[in-house]
Amino acid sequence: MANEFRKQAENRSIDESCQPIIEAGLKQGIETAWERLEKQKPQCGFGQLGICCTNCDMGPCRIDPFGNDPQKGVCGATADTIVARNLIRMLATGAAAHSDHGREILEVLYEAATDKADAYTITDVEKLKALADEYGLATDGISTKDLAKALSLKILEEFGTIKGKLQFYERLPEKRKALLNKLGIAPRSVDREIVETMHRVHMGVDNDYINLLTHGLRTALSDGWGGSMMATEASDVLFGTPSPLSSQVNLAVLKQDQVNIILHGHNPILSEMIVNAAMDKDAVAKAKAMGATGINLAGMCCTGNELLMRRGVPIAGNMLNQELAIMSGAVEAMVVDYQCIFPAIVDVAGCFHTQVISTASKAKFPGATHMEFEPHSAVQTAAAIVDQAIENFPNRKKDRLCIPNNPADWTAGFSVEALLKALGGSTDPLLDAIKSGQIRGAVGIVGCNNPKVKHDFAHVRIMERLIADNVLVVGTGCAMIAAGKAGLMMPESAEKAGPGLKAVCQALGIPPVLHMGSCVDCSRILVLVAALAKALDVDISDLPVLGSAPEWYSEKAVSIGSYFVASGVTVHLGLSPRILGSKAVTSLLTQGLESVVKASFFVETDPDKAADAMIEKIDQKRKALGI
Ligand code: CUV
Ligand code: SF4
Repeated sequence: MANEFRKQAENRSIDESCQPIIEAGLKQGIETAWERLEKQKPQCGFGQLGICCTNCDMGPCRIDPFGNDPQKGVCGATADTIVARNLIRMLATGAAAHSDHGREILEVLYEAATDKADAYTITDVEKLKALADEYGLATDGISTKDLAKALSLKILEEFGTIKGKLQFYERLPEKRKALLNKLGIAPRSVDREIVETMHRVHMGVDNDYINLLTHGLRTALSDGWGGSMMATEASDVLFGTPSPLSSQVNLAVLKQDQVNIILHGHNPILSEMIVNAAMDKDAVAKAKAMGATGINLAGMCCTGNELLMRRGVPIAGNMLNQELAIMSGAVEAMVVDYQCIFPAIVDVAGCFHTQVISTASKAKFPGATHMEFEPHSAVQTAAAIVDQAIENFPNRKKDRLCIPNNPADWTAGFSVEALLKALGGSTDPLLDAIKSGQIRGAVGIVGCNNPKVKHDFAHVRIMERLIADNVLVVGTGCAMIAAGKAGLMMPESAEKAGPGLKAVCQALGIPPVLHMGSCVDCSRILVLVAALAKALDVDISDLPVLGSAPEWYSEKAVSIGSYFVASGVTVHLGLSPRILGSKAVTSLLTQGLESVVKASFFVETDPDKAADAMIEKIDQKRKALGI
C-alpha cells in the first residue's frame, strides 16, 4: 500500500518537494483537487464541448454533438452561437479579474499621493515621470505626489471613458496598430469592452459567432494593453520596478522552527505591508517568546511572484501546491487576497492548525478568519495578521509535520527595464543573437496548473526542450514557479541550453528561462515583443516568437491567450478550451484567425509534440524574415 501511495504521488506531480506530502495526504485520506477531480468524472460532455447554455431561464439548453436533435436552444441559438458566447464570457471574466486588480493598485497610488494612505510611498519616481510623459502630463516643477495624483486619475479615467483609445495601446508597433484599427478592435476603455461582452452574450443580442469572437479579441486587448499593463506599471511605481535577485522556491522553503506565513493570491498591496510587519522587532521577539526562532514568509501563486520579483521573498509553490502547503502541518497562517485560491483550503486547514485569513471585501471564504484590508489602515492590519500567526505557533501538531528538504535556488526580477540594462541599454544584442541564429527565437510560457495535467510536467518538459534547441524562454505566473522548482532559473542552468543560447546566457549572466513576474506582468512580455518589432520595423507577427500555456485552467488565461493572439503572437494551449462543439468556432480560432490577425491558437496536449510544433513555427518565421 505504501508503495502504491508513493507511485500515485509521483504520477500526480513532478515537484519532488510536494510528493511526500501528497503521499502522506493519501495515507491520511485528506481530500485534494486530485480526489475532487476523480469524483467529478465523467465530466459532462456537453460542458466540455461548450454546447451547454445557461444564459437565460428558458434554458438550460444543450446541443446534440452528433448532429441529432436538438440542434438549437429554445431561443434558436446554434452550437456556433453558444460556443462563442460561452468562450467570450469566460474571457470577459478573466479580463475583469486582471483589470479590477489593476484598478485597485491605481486607487492605492491615488491614495498614497493624496496622503490618505501614508504607509505607501512612491518608490520608482523615474517610472512615474516616464508614465506621466506618456500620458501627456506636464512634469516640470511638479511634486512627485501631485504627479502621482494626476497620473492615477488620468489612468483611472480610462476604465470607463466614453471617448478614445487606451494610452498604452499606443505602445504597439505601427503595423499592428494599423491592422487592429482596420479591424475596428482597438479597445476604447477597459470596463466598456467587458460590459459590452456581457451585453452581447445576453439572449437575443449578438448571435454571429464571428462578431462575438471579434469583440472577444477587443476585450482581451483592453486587458493586455489596458488593465493588466496598468496593474504592472502602477505596482512598479508604488513598490519598485523589479531587477534581478536570487531567492528560493518549493515547499522546502517552509521552516521547521519558525512561524510560517504564506501569502497567496494576486494583489501585492497588503502583502507588501506584511513583509514589513514580519521584520518588526517586537513581532520577532514575540515569535521567539512563543518558542519559534523567527518569522518566515513564503509566497504562493502570483502574490508570491509579486513579492519575489521586488523583495526576493521565497515561494512555496504554485497553484496545485496550495492545499499541500497546509498539509505540511507547518503553516501558521495562509493569508489570501483574491483569484486562484481554492475554497477547499479552508477544509484542509480544518485538519491542521492553519488559520486561513481572508483580506479582501470582494473575496470571502466561509470558515476563514476575515481581516479586512483597507489602504489607510494597512500597517495595523498587516501587524494584526502577523500577530495572529505568531499566536498560532504553539498549536502546531509536531507529530504531523512533513516539511521536505532542499529548496531550489532561482533568480527572478527580469522586468523589461532590467533586461535592457543587462543587454547594455538596447535590444540590439538580443536581436543580433536572434539574427545570427545563436538564439533561434523566444517563447513566452505562462499560466497555471491544472489537475488534468501531471503537475508541472508539461511546463518543464516544454521548457527543457525549447532551451535545448536554443529557444529563449520568458514567462510569468505558475509556469515560472514550475521552472524554478525544476532548476531552470539559475545562471548555471545555461548548461541545459543549446550551445548558442548557452553562450548568450553565460555572457550576460542570465538563466535560459527568465521570470518576468505575475500574470498581469504578461504585459511586460507585450512591451518586450513590441520593442523588438519596432527595432526591426516589422509587425509583432513577423517575429520568431510564440506564446504557450501548457497547463492553463483559468478564465484569465483565456484573456491572456487572446490578447497575445490579437497582438500577433501565435499561442499554444496544452488543454483545449471548451469550443470543440462548434466546428466553425474551432476552425476560426485555430486557422481562420491567421488571415485576420496573422496569429492563431493551436492545441497540443503532448508536451514533446508541442515543443516540436513551436520550433517548426519559429523556423518558419525566421525563414520569412530572411534570417
Ligand atoms: Ni495569476 S491565473 S493559477 S496564480 S498562473 Fe497560476 Fe498566477 Fe494561473 Fe492563477
Ligand atoms: Fe437556451 Fe437560448 Fe436561453 Fe441559452 S439563451 S439558455 S440557448 S434559450
